[in-house]
Amino acid sequence: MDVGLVGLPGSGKTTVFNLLTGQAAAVAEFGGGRPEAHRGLARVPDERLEALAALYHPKKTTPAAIQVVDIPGRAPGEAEGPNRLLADVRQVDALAHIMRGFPNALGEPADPAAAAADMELELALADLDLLERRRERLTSGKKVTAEAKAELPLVERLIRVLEDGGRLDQADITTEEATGMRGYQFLTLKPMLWVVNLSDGDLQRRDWPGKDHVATLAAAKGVGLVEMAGQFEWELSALDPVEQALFLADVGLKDSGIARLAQAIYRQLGLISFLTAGEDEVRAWPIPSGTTAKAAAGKIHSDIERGFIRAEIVPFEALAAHGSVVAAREHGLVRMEGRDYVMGDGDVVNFRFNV
Ligand SMILES: Nc1nc2c(ncn2[C@@H]2O[C@H](COP(=O)(O)OP(=O)(O)OP(=O)(O)O)[C@@H](O)[C@H]2O)c(=O)[nH]1
Ligand SMILES: [Mg+2]
Repeated sequence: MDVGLVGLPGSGKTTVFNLLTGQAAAVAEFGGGRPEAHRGLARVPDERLEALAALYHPKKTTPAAIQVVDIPGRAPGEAEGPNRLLADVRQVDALAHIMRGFPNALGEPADPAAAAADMELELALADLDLLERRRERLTSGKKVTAEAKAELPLVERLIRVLEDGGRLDQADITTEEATGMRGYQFLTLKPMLWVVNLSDGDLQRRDWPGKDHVATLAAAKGVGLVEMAGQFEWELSALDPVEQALFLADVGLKDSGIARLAQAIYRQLGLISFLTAGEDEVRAWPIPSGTTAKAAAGKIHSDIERGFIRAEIVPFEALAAHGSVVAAREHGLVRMEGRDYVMGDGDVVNFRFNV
């Protein structure tokens, strides 16, 4: 699962990318060149792993990770841009739109509401273009199969959703319809998260230009909204964890914005974690919500999936409350589940299998 960071030049994408991935890709001088997309792995912080590590004292602790792609920005209408931007955007599974909420080096005020509206329009127009061309083909009368004709009502419905200012992920597309549409890679079907990149002052005040407008738009479009202060956190990242916590507390925050962002992206992608715990390793494993026990076993190793017998499951909260699997079992909190069990977020699992 890849998430793409998109947004106008100078909105802070590379700053956020560096924070998420622990890399040090060069941030643009304002008005800088046209860099290539950067890729990296972002760890998803999970307090449950630390709690399990305190119980098991493992040799290593491995958080869940997601691929992040820093897609270079461009000014609206910039000539060489659109196709290249959209080509990069098509490749990813979800998008985080980084919006500038701070005045830039040129003193230009921030207008996140305009950035949000422009990006949504651009993505919607690209989808509309595909759908209109499809409609054209389906109604042109040239060698159209009955099967293709049956697609027309869906195409028309999707066009209406976009024309009404919606996103295709709000169109209640059935699984069956989605299968037929897979080839299109619609942009407004990708889970979207809006990230407003603020100065630390505005973050502390929880107020910024256009906030109400952006929040209303986000709710109408069903996209998530995260506030953070990229530059501020970049400066914090040079400090030790104790000092970082102090500075965060100063602006009234418990967790860093980047931790919240990584977790929000994870949820937006529809991912949950099952956990494994032992003396060698405590680990979070990302799975799409709805994954069965047998398929989850396959994330660890294909042999475990193939030889699957059962999953011994204790919910994290039960394990944490009783301090060990043995104690949780005495309280009847360890369950045996079969191959078709749908995994829950925070299930601590021991797979039984035959090789
Ligand atoms: N004041 C302030 N400046 C920021 C913040 N985030 C990034 N910047 C600065 O804004 C400039 C651009 O940041 P980048 O992270 O390179 O922006 P970008 O979106 O990757 O830009 P392009 O790659 O050109 O699309 C840099 O000088 C950053 O230091 C922020 O939260 N507050
Ligand atoms: Mg950049």
